[in-house]
Amino acid sequence: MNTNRLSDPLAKALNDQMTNEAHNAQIYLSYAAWASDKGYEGIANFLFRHSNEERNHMMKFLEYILKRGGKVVVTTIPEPGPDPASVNDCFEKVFKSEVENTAKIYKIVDLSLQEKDWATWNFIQWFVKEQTEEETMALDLLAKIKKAGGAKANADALYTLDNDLGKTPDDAVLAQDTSVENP
Ligand code: OFO
Repeated sequence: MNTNRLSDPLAKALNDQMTNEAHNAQIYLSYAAWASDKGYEGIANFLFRHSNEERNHMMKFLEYILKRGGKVVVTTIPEPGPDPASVNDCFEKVFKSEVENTAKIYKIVDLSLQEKDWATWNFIQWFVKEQTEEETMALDLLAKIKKAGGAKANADALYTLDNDLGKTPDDAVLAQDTSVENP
């Protein structure tokens, strides 16, 4: 009896995305190690926490494939790429990588819609919201570094930014969670 509820193209797309999330975790991990090495412990703490979030995303894909009777294919994770050149560069790279990940998630939305696989469509909506949050988080990082002077940020401004990020919560506030009382 065939208990697999995923089409081959969707199973492949979900497995590929599972690996993408593991790759994203490695990217944040490498940036965190870079920041720590440069003495930015607050930034490193934020990035280490975020690396964990990406691994959680990986697990969500893995569990979903299993629960739909599909085959999980654990494969090589690509290298994270070169270290950032500066804090400004690091935050710009974070934003770029999140936007690229959003595009990958949207492709799965598209495929599930084409196939009328409503279970996968429903599952992937969690990630649509999550990517809005991640892009907001990355935009917040860019706003902070811009205030600190962008590529020309001096040591004092970076010190303040570093302290701030160590205490910054993991989740960004979304537009749909705001109100007149709490803009
Ligand atoms: Fe997995 O959310 Fe960022 O990339």
